[in-house]
Amino acid sequence: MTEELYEELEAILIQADLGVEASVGLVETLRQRAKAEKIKAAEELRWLLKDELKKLIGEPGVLIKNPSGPTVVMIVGVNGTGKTTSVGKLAYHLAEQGQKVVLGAADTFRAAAIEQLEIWGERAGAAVIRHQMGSDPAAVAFDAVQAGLSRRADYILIDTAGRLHTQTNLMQELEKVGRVIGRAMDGAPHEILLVVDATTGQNALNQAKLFAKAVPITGIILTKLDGTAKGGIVAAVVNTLRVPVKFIGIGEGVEDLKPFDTEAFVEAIFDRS
Ligand SMILES: Nc1nc2c(ncn2[C@@H]2O[C@H](COP(=O)(O)OP(=O)(O)O)[C@@H](O)[C@H]2O)c(=O)[nH]1
Ligand SMILES: [Mg+2]
Repeated sequence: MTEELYEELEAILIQADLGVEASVGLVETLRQRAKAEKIKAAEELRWLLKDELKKLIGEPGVLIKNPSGPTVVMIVGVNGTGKTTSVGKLAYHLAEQGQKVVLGAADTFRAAAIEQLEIWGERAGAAVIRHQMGSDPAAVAFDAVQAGLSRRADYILIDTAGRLHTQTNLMQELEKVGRVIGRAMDGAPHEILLVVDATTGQNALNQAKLFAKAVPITGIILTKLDGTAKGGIVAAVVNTLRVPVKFIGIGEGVEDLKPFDTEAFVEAIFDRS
């Protein structure tokens, strides 16, 4: 009876993309706690597991605010994970709170990426600093930070490319963008958010490690959580990179970026299973 429940719980975790190792590990911790605390009731065991999962995922993080000038936020991640959309939604969210936002179109790899960001800039009422397609992304980022400083912006959000001719090129480029932002403003970028697509599964961990080697990631945006009980891979990303999840994406609209809520995230994994 109890054994069946353990197996069922383990299956829920694996289904949620937590990874086999982490899922087995969590259920093992549960077994030990249940034994030590002499717990047998299914409801209590479920509660304990949720508790362990919450501990594993950790507390949500909040967006950093530079107290002495604009806050520069760089957004990185694999192509298609939702970087540009997240920049747009974040710009809207900040503008709603009365913050002045400047956007930097540092994904110069495709013309469509620049146009996409401009549409988001219009929606959010944020100026978009852009160069031509194919130009140096670091130069765009530099100009965006300078424009943000001279316009007294509260936030400067830098969109970046997720694909280049090779992975090495991309990582070198991101490293350079980060370095050049630091030259435009001391202490910047204050925040480097990694966008993780909740539907990617275990591959997201390898991607995260790769980006973390190029730039110091400070937080995670977990996108495409609408309509999936997955996203459990974020537990592995959080524990490997040692950074919190700050926001989630739950759709393609302006309002579809929300602060991360560990409790709600864990409940959803069990609700939808
Ligand atoms: N359902 C859903 N779609 C999203 C979300 N975030 C981004 N997308 C979609 O994913 C696709 C890729 O997004 P984009 O921002 O262009 O990704 P980028 O290549 O990382 O900049 C677009 O069609 C977006 O509308 C989300 O939270 N939920
Ligand atoms: Mg993009």
